[in-house]
Amino acid sequence: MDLSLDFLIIVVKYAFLKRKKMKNIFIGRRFSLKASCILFTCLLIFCSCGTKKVNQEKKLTTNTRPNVILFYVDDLGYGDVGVYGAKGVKTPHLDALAKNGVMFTDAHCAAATCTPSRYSLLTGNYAFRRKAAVLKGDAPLLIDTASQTLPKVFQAAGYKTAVVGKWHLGLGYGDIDWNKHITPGPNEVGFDYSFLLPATGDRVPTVFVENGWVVNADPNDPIKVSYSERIDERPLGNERPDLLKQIADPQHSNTIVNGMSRIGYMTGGKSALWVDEDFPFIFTDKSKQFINESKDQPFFLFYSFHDIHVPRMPHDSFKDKSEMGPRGDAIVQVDWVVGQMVDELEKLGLIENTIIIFTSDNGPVLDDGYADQSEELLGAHQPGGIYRGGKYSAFEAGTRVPTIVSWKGEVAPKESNALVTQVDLLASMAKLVEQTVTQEVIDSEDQLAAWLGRSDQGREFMLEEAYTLAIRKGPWKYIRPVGYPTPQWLINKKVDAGLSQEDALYNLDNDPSEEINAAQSEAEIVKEMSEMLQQIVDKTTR
Ligand code: NG6
Ligand code: CA
Repeated sequence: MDLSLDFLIIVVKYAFLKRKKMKNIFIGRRFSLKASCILFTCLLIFCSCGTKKVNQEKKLTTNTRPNVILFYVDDLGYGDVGVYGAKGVKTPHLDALAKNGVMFTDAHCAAATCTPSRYSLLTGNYAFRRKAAVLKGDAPLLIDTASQTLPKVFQAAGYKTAVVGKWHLGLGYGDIDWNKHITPGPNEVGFDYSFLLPATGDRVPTVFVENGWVVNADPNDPIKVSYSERIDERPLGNERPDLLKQIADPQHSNTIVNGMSRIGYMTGGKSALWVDEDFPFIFTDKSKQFINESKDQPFFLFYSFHDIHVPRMPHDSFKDKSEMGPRGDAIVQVDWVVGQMVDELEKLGLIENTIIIFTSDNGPVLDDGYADQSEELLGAHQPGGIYRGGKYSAFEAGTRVPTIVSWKGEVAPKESNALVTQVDLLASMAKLVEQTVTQEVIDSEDQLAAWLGRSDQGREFMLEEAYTLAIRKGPWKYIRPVGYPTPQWLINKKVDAGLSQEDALYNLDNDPSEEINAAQSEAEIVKEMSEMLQQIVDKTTR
């Protein structure tokens, strides 16, 4: 019932009954003090009833359509967060998020490297279907613009969508002209707003791209990028180590920007070059701006960190805030950003209408090309927790990543050991916002109940992608053999890649660290799991 209308009727009736007296009060030349008080009180009650109604309506709409923020950290390992057992670094904001939300112990990104993982997250399909691999900085857009995507699911439900931060899914059709509008890109696959670091921090071009335009580009100083040859006379990392903040390996020793040599060659765009140390402030400002502008409608924000990928260059305000040098300080920086964003949601009164998902794109790596002391200062910290492997690896730490889901007032705090994978976020979010998943989305399953901690069931089976495929079911994990020895570059990186020319089978209940290969003694299970894996590979429809 409309309270304000009721009240107005009562006032009018009262006025009618007492019209003589009221007439004296209200129609006199001057209002008496008593009259002014009555009128003021009436107006106040009327207005407050009206506002209350608007708020109630607003709450109703936003409750059925909560905002979603996905914090996607780069290369953050299972053991890199306080509540997941981190040593040598403190993460109070993330710990608080976990304490008030669902903290997953068996949640996975889809693949052990960035591009494949992000491809699956956004398309709901495994990356092997698209032969997705780590992309160069000038690669064409990998996602089909006609396909349903995670942001398109939200758009169809009336959300405003944005991606801020690392992209690494390609842009344009190849042979990009960085001085013109760059399209297709995120805006064509479902993001209303995009502010990007186009590939990785260690790859050229080292410029931001906002809605398809290089930020601060100068037509008189055109940008050129090459991944095959040097294109100007500027010193390279391998020639001028004296100019470098961190020494890099040969692959990361091309064009120097902001005291760091990168992968690839770049010239021009002096006014547009980024300053790595400013990433957290710039991305956070852009994200805050987006949620402020979108607060009156539901929104989906994909906050895609550069941290804690190489080159690790946290801002001076985070220097030595951990005991582990730049890698640990970058984790502190991530924690600070999440704290900032949560504060902003609270300030805007949106915290109870916003689902926060915090996770990572692949497992941890220490030396990924720059001498940043990540190995020397590690101490007792275990980046992958008790799990074997890490980034690039088919062992568990390749894809088992810290994952927290928080929704104040809606999600009950708990620890969940449900088996969940990011490939399912598309179908799970579609369920949340009542959208249909289309046919080209083959692999994404609705696991909303597990993602919100309302079920511990999770997936019956799950694929993990590295440089091979692995499958999880019940206590078992099967890793498909490859037909070649472990490549030298993985050995040089000291990656425990999990690549073998033999079948590998582990019982994770008894052997979570994948030490004992049970393939020989459990031939039946190997057969069953390898057939199941092949069925997934052969699948062509949902
Ligand atoms: C590798 C880079 C590595 C990192 C990785 C991508 C070399 C030797 N190494 O090729 O530094 O950039 O690609 O990381 O070039 S990811 O997290 O984006 O997948
Ligand atoms: Ca990554």
